[in-house]
Amino acid sequence: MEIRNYINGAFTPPQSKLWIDNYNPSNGVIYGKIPNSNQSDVEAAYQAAAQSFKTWSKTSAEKRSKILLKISDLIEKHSSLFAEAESKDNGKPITLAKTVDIPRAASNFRFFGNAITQFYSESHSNTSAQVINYTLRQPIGVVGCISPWNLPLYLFTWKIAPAIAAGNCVVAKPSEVTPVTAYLLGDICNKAGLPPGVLNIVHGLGSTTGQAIVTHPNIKAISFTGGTATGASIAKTAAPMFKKLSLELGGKNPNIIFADCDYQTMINTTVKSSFANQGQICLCGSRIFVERSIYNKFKTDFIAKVKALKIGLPSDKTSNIGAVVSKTHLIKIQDYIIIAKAEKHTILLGGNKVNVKNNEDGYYFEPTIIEVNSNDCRINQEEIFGPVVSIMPFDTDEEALNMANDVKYGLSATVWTNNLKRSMYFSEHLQAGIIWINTWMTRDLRTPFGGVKASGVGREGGFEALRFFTEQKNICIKY
Ligand code: TXE
Repeated sequence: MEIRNYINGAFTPPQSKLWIDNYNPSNGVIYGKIPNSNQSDVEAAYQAAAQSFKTWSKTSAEKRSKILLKISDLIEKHSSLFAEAESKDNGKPITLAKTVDIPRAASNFRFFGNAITQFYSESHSNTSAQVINYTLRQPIGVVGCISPWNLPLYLFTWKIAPAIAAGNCVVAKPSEVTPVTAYLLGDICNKAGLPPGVLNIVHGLGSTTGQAIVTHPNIKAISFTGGTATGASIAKTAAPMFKKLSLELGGKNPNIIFADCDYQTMINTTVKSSFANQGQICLCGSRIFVERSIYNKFKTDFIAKVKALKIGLPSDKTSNIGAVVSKTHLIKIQDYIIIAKAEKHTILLGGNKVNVKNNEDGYYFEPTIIEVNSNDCRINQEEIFGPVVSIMPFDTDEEALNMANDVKYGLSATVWTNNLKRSMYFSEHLQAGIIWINTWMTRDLRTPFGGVKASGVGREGGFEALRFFTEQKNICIKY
């Protein structure tokens, strides 16, 4: 499969003439090639976007909305094609792609298609001074959207939909590791009547294509989701250029379990929050803290439930765990097992690569539970981003809270308790952008999404995203 850039509504090979291999994680075989676009490709995408901005920014919100809703409908109509492509490209189980990734990509367009018709700005009147102030929210211009490989179309569209809904034109880059569904999206946009140049998709490495987007002098805002180190490097480049920045970065989220919780719901959800998408979700609860009185019971039950998960081909409907995304990522996960042993933790389950029959070169890894001897260790402090969780007991609320907060990240946190006072206390004091009480990954697209500390800057979702993708201008009239 040869992937091409999508510029001005057409599919074009890269001017760079450079290509990158695309691997199938389920068997390690190269099955396609994608452009490694250079500055000229990004410039072409920018020019198309800048030209389209002249009309798109003046198109009514109702008309923009209609096109976004149409894109949403078409993603739904072709959901099997998208789900199969996503599962093959990323290694995630087909059932997950069908039930989570692709429906959410369609929802992103539907949500922001509707939201833009309800978006508003402020006005302040001062009758005694005979002055009225009102605020315009104008589209920024050409914006850059850069997304990662873990939830490819889901996160790509989470940025693009609000950007174009708000009247911007976009130069977007999906992860070079998972380019296929973004490529398929171009065709859907054409069918939905999105004017050429409103969305431009350039493929390539972060260090070349991504960097060319970030350094482009006229791309005025960057919305990025990915690793914390990459986010820091983007900020370093973009800040002196005074670009607007939204950074959704890594997480090392605590999952705090009290003895007074609904045990069955907790344990079933904890299996998911630990290993969904092979643990490659920035919201996964990778540090599990359990109240000591139920620690041994939890340990036994959790191991039994995780043991029952089926690791297998992503295309097999019965697989719970597919392949991790790349060989590099598999090696990174394996390295953390070596670190866990060196730090003298106890590996309770897993820790090894899995050979799936006839697919021995695929990137499969056992769901792994590590009993750590402290929160102050690399296993608990660094983002592994794979099917690896740690567990450890705690005795008091204070101890659990301190350990939960004692990490550089602050994306999300989950607390399991039926004690209202305790849940309120933890909600107030946990250092994270998103707190789940007695649930995990329950999302309402109207809510602000994002993290604190090394998990990022800014919020996406709901009107927050539309605010990010618009520039405020205050007008003061004396009458
Ligand atoms: O992310 P990168 P990677 C974390 C996770 C993972 C690590 C690395 O810990 O192991 O990040 O993953 C583009 N200028 N998360 O390597 O490199 C890149 O091409 C501009 C957490 O995939 O951050 C891709 O499109 N762009 C995360 C995107 O940035 C650059 C999800 C993300 O790549 C660039 C994924 C540059 N200099 C990984 N360098 C989450 N929080 O959801 C790279 N890119």
